[in-house]
Amino acid sequence: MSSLRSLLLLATLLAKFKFVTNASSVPWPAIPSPAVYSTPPDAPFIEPISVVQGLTSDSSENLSSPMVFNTINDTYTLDYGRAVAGKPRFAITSVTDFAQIEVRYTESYVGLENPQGDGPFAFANALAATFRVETFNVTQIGELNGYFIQGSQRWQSIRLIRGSGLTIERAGFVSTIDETPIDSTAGYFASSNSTYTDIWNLGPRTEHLCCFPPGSQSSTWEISEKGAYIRGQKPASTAHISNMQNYSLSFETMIDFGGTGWRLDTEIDAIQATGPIFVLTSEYPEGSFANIDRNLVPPNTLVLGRGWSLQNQTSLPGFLLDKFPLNINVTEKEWHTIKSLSHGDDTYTILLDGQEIANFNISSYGVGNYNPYIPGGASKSFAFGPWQDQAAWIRNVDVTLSTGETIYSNSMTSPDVLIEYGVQANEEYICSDAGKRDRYSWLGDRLISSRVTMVSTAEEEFVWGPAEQALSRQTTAGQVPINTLFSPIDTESILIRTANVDPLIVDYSFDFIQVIYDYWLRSGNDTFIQQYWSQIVSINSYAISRSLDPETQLYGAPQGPFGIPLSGEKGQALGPANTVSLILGLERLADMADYLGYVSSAMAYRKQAILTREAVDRHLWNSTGGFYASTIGASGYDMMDIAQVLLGKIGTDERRGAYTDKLAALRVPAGYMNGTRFGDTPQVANPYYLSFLLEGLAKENQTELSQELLDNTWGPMVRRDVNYTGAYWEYVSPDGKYPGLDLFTANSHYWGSYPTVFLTEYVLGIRPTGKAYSDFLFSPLAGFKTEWVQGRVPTPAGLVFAAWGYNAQGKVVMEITIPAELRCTIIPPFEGQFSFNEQVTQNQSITVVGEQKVTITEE
Ligand SMILES: *[C@@H]1O[C@H](CO)[C@@H](O)[C@H](O)[C@H]1NC(C)=O
Ligand SMILES: *[C@@H]1O[C@H](CO)[C@@H](O)[C@H](O)[C@H]1NC(C)=O
Ligand SMILES: *[C@@H]1O[C@H](CO)[C@@H](O)[C@H](O)[C@H]1NC(C)=O
Ligand SMILES: *[C@@H]1O[C@H](CO)[C@@H](O)[C@H](O)[C@H]1NC(C)=O
Ligand SMILES: *[C@@H]1O[C@H](CO)[C@@H](O)[C@H](O)[C@H]1NC(C)=O
Ligand SMILES: *[C@@H]1O[C@H](CO)[C@@H](O)[C@H](O)[C@H]1NC(C)=O
Ligand SMILES: *[C@@H]1O[C@H](CO)[C@@H](O)[C@H](O)[C@H]1NC(C)=O
Ligand SMILES: *[C@@H]1O[C@H](CO)[C@@H](O)[C@H](O)[C@H]1NC(C)=O
Ligand SMILES: *[C@@H]1O[C@H](CO)[C@@H](O)[C@H](O)[C@H]1NC(C)=O
Ligand SMILES: *[C@@H]1O[C@H](CO)[C@@H](O)[C@H](O)[C@H]1NC(C)=O
Ligand SMILES: CC(=O)N[C@H]1CO[C@H](CO)[C@@H](O)[C@@H]1O
Repeated sequence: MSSLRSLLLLATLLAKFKFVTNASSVPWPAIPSPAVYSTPPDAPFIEPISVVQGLTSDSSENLSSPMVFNTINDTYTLDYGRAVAGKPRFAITSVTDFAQIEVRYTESYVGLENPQGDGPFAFANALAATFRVETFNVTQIGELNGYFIQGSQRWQSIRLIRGSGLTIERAGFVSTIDETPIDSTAGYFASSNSTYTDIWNLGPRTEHLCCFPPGSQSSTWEISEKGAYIRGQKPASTAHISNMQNYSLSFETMIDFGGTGWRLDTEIDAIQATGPIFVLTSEYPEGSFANIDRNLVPPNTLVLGRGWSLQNQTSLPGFLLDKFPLNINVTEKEWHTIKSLSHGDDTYTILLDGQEIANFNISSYGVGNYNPYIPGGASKSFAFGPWQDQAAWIRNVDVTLSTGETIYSNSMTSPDVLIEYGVQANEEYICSDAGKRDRYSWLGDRLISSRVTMVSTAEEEFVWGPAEQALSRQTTAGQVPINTLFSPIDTESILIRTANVDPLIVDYSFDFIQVIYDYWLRSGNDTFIQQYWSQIVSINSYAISRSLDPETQLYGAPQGPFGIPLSGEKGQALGPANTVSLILGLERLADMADYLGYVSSAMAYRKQAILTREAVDRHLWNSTGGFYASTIGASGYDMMDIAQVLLGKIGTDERRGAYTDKLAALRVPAGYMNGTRFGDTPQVANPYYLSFLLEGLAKENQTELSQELLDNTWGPMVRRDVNYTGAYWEYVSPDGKYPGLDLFTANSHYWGSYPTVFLTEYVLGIRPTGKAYSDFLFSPLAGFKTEWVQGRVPTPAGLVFAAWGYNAQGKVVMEITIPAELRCTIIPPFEGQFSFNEQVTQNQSITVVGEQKVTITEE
């Protein structure tokens, strides 16, 4: 580089960054300030980094010319380099007559080789595409826009399935997420070892792929005076009536193309899907999509299924039960009347335009009952949603009991329908776990991800926003939804929708109390806890009543509210894990109660926490074995139990030490594993649970174990191979090679994102001990192997800049710039003397009050 150019570059950098360190005296480069970025007025158009002819992950033949399609099956592969989200857009510059293209989407490259892409994701009807294959009819030149948001993908393929002479000049996504570049993020972290920089950077991008501002996630249905226009997607249900017995559902439907679809007696919002799926296909007139799977959905047929969908997607089982061929032509663009009778004894009769087309008993097929490892909700209703690449109108829906009484009647022409069926654009700040699939707003998973938001983007609205959403859906019993739809819901539906998703995981309520505490501690937002205090208290009362066993004082009430046993993922009384959630929830609640002046309540919460702590040590400690394990089940304990015991600082140092030693037996290349919490699903390393363990190990000053865990579980996510997404993954294969649970895995998933917090709070070592960082620590983990680390930490008083590293003499140097008013206790990661502002001291720690810059050097 010429010296003139480097001078210019330096000038630009100087203009861009405010230098806060003197680069010559310390072993790290200057710590930058956030770069200025203003959000563009229009959604950015995101284009691939490579376009290659054929189906391939090899980008060496990257095209710069347009995509030309002349022969059926001509295919192009588009690589966006990392996960992106938005509505697909194609710039068409030529087409002869009309053409059809099949477009696939996937996060891991391998999904492009699958006819279904990496879907379908019939997990939730969640303001995005259910299907990861979309077929487009190209009839004219100009812009062609997809209707659905595709929630997260790095790869896309485009295949010609009909026609010729098609030229696509450009393809990409109109982004539906925040595209703020990483150098403009408030928080920051870098290390001499770029692996750690890369891992930290997964946090802000994952937040943007999973957290959405109001109005950004568009409705999936359209309402007009013609009725509800519904494109192929997971059927969405009403909650205005539920659990009907011996009734008939009748409606009118006009197929626009392909077919129409509905469900009966299916769980509302819950992660379960047991009622029948119906897809009625059209006669497929000339011009229908050329890629229709005529084996799965033949023309003029009523297809019957059960489970999540007509197709399997890893651990979302789908069942194709039957096909009823019709001896009439099901015409498109004409109204038909469908009447479905649910006789209440598992038998169903379906009539089309008054003529019986099917009559069956669903249990006679012998499949598709409760998913073995997740209890379902108790409230069921009907739902509408056609199959892939179909679209239909629905109107004049009536539900009539066998007594003749009509109990539901809806013309489906009012805009309220969107809210009733939970498919309206979001009006609140919301966070899902995952970009592409797990698009429910989950409560407990945010125990990890909310703190990532606080230390990285500082976009606090993605912490208090989803919390307010959950609180606005609280029932009078105190229950908050464990997971909830993005869409606004009406008050008429709250009780059913909230209660129906609850049996799953009560301990998420205690985790939610911790989320609120963690937010309050970092933000100092007193308004929030004051405003919602009585609701927070009632969450606790409800969860305690549901889960505290008065005999043992442990978590483990035998039954849920519908008599459903509390079993399954994280709900099972395996070992101490859930009990520690309860203890920590109570203790955090007590801290907030004290702050607000509710002294006697605080005492009551603490008293219960102490009783339960004692009970864990008394009932669950096995002194022969040297571990904590459940007295209730036979399964013993797993890594989550160990993690929680460390986090809750349960028992003595000796007991925790012995328990930590048990990790060795659970070790796999991708971290630690235990199969017991996931029933019969394939073995995976779970970054969510391992996030708890990482924090637990950090709290115990287990530097070596925590660094190994960081490397083994999260290192694979920053390898630049075909599965890289620039975001945190949901699961890792036990061998640490790729995303863990096949195509089901979300490769942009916010639940296992703790390393961003770990790197800021334990490796850099900046963590709050007092509200709003009024008191905070600069206390890096001793012995963490790297040459230097540096970072910025957002606090309500401003940014903290900090760094530590080894100087030329191999001695640790630490430096921190403290905003005004804050008090920092510096605990160096070594023993012995150090110099502090030119003076040598023997102290273990020093406390300084801002605003100032402090440098410490090991003597
Ligand atoms: C592919 O080509 C485009 C246009 O020339 C270029 O901008 C892009 O960087 C290339 N991508 C790769 C991965 O080489
Ligand atoms: C296109 O590919 C499909 C699937 O591989 C194959 O069945 C079909 O015969 C091909 N069509 C043509 C015209 O090559
Ligand atoms: C950076 O850290 C990774 C993960 O621990 C390690 O594999 C790699 O060797 C380190 N690189 C350097 C240059 O130390
Ligand atoms: C595609 O467009 C052609 C030409 O307008 C039309 O005949 C055909 O019905 C359309 N197909 C679908 C599935 O919309
Ligand atoms: C899905 O998988 C289950 C269990 O392996 C199987 O019984 C079922 O037939 C599969 N469904 C489809 C549509 O292939
Ligand atoms: C269905 O349509 C086909 C042609 O599209 C026609 O030959 C047949 O007679 C029709 N069947 C009935 C029952 O209308
Ligand atoms: C505090 O929380 C409330 C929500 O209760 C929110 O409206 C407000 O913006 C928050 N304050 C700050 C400073 O973020
Ligand atoms: C304690 O653990 C040992 C295995 O180390 C086991 O044999 C014994 O049954 C356990 N005791 C109880 C009371 O569960
Ligand atoms: C971990 O180390 C810090 C700093 O030396 C110390 O304050 C803390 O008590 C230690 N924690 C444990 C569990 O040993
Ligand atoms: C990418 O992930 C898939 C599983 O989604 C796996 O089969 C494949 O081997 C992985 N590729 C690499 C290069 O790790
Ligand atoms: C300690 C413990 O419970 N370990 C179990 C974890 O899961 C594996 C795989 O299912 C079991 O083999 C272990 O016994």
